[in-house]
Amino acid sequence: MDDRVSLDDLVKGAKGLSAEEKTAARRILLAISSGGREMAQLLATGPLRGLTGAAGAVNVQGEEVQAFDEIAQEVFTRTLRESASVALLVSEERADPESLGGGTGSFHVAMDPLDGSSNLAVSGPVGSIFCAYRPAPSKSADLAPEVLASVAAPVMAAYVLYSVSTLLVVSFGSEVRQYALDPSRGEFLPLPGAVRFPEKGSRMISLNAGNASRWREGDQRYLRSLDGTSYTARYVGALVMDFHRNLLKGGLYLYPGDLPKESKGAGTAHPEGKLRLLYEAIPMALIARAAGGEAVDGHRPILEVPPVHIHQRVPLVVGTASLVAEYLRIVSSP
Ligand code: AFP
Repeated sequence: MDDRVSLDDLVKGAKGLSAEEKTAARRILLAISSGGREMAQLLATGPLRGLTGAAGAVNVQGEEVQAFDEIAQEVFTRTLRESASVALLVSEERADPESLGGGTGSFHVAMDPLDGSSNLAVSGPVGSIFCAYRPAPSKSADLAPEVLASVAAPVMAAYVLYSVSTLLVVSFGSEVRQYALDPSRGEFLPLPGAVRFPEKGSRMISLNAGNASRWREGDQRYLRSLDGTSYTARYVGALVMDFHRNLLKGGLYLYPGDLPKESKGAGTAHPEGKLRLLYEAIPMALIARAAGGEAVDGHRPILEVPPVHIHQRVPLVVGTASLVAEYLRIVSSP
C-alpha cells in the first residue's frame, strides 16, 4: 500500500500537541526543509568552491571548525529564526543558547547543523540533526537552565542526510517518516511507508574499532563477543548515515566512553563518549524508539539520562532493539 504522508499531515496527526504547537512544529519542519534544501545545493558544489577543508577556527567542543560547519550554522539559524516558532536555539557550534524570539507555542530547538563534517574532504555523506523540546512552564532567568528544563519533553526529532540523495527523516515519537528532496521541484516529497527497524534485518555493527583499546572492559568484551558471529561491519563516521543505514537494514551503532584519563595514553579525549545528548543522542533515541528500536548510554535508556549541560556528551548505543538488549547483556555479565 502506498501510504505516503505529507509533512502537513504528519504534523496534523502528531499526538499530544496543542493547535499552537502544531503550527510551530509545521513551521520548524518547513525551516528545516528549506535549510536542508539550501545546504544540499551548497554541499554539492563545495569542492568546486574549495569548501572542504578546515576554516581554522575551533568550536566550543575544542574541535577544528570546517567552513561548512559555520555555513550550516548560519543557514539553519536564519531559517529557524524566520519560522518565528523557536524560543531558544542550542547548537553544537555555539557555546550559549541563542534567543530566536519565537511566540506562543514555540519550542526550544537543539541542533547539530553539520554532523560528520570530516567526511567533506572526501565527498562523503554528512547530515544535520534537530530536536524540538517543549519549554517547561517555569522560566529561568538564564537561558541554559531554561533549555535543560525542557529536555525531559522532546516532542519532535528530525535529521537531514546529504548523500547520493538528500533525505529528511522526521518523528513525533509514534512513527518515523522519510522525505526525499526532488531537486527539480526544490521540495521534500514523502516516501511510502512508516520506517521501522526490520524484524529479521541484517546485523550491521557500526563502531570505531580504532578506539577499542581505550574502551572500558564491558565494551571491549562486547567487541570480542562479535568475533566468529555473523555480522557485517559498517562505519562511515557520520552518525546520520550510520544510524540511517542501520534503521533501514537492521544494526547497532556504538560510540562508548573511554577509560578515565589516568588509565590511558595520549589522545584520550572522550570519557563520556563523543556524541552530545541534546542534539545527537536524544533525537536519534526518539526516532529509534518510534521505529521499534532502542537507545541506551551503556546502562539506561538515553531518554532517561539527566541533562546537566547543554553540550553534555554521552555514550551512545542505538539500533535494533534485540541488538541493544544483546549489548546490555554482554556488558553487564563478565
Ligand atoms: P565530526 O562532525 O567532527 O566529523 O564528528 C562526527 C561524529 O560526531 C559522528 O557523526 C560520528 O559517528 C563520530 O563523530 C565519528 O567519530 P570518530 O571519528 O571518533 O569515529
